[in-house]
Amino acid sequence: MSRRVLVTGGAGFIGSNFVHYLVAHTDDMVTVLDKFTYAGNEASLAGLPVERVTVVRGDICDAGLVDRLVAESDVVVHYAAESHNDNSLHDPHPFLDTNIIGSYTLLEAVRRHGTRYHHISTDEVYGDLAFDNPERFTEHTPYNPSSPYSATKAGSDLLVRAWVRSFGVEATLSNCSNNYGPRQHVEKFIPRQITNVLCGDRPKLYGAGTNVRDWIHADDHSSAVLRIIERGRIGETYLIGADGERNNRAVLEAILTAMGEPADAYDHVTDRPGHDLRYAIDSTKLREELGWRPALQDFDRGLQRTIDWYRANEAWWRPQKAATEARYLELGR
Ligand code: NAD
Ligand code: TDX
Repeated sequence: MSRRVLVTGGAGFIGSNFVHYLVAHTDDMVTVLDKFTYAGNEASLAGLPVERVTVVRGDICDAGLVDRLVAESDVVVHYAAESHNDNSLHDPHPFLDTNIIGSYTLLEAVRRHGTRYHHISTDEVYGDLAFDNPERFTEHTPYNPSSPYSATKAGSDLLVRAWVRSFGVEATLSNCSNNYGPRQHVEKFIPRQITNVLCGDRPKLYGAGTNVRDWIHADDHSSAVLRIIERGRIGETYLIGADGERNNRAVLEAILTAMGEPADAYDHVTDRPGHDLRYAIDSTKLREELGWRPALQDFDRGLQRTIDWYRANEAWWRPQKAATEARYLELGR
């Protein structure tokens, strides 16, 4: 059965991968609502069938536009966000506007129209884990965000829960770990280092590089979100992860080796203030309740395919590279 799905932030990294995934795996009709900030890219939606995918350029804070698009949809999947921690440390304001007010605007619209809503969030709402703490995050871990980015994501999650409880909005939430794959902006760790190597520049590791992230391929994130939309229980939160814990130094050395460079050909740069130590997801609930499994858990293979994608798609990333590195130069990273 074909649904009308509104995907906010569908021109960004994970949103565009979700749109490609929906087109390939369902009969759904998709409308993308995206402001095309520096992080949105029309090229990420190239090649999709025009009879199934409509792209609307607009702001999720625009209540009139959001109301009209929600009225025409059966399901809203909300990816749009300011998503980069380093930017949030420099200027938090857009994070408050988009992540809090934008989410609020969508919630009010789905409340008015009785529309099914899925909220995309991050494991960063839980703060971090100490290196010597063997625990992983679960749906019961208390919220304890560290950065303006993660604080605004935590705030929007809490709005969703309040709109479910107080107004009966039909919403589900998911909190996913670090994604990698094609079409990720070059400001983020893995694409920054791959494109540095492709440009003949040295990769940049924050601090000692011992911080741990729990990597998942963007397509596994998409399959989990689709499963939650189709079978998730209203009002519930599901953690999404693929048991992919690695420290940053190990990931960088794997990139360098896969690209034929010496594993130590990188620079240590000033650490990120408040840098979260370790993220780790326990996705037992999603696996046991909804029967979801990741399909792309071979990180080295996924990394090689991601490197190949950046090699083959220089026209996609090249226009963003100089401005991104200029911003990092200002931040001293
Ligand atoms: P991204 O920065 O690549 O893309 C964000 C998209 O949202 C862009 O296309 C941008 O133009 C759009 N956007 C920003 N402000 C908007 C506004 N006001 N109105 C409409 N569109 C707007 O981000 P991403 O990495 O793809 O993250 C997508 C979502 O997934 C976010 O909600 C993020 O918190 C969440 N998430 C990301 C990760 C990760 O590893 N990247 C992990 C877990 C959760
Ligand atoms: O040049 C770099 N060098 C470096 O060592 C960059 C850009 C990052 N890092 C480190 C910082 C982090 O420990 O790599 C790790 C990953 O950094 P990011 O790609 O900026 O991701 P992170 O801060 O972990 O947040 C990501 O995952 C959770 C996404 O950007 C968020 O949107 C998501 O919520």
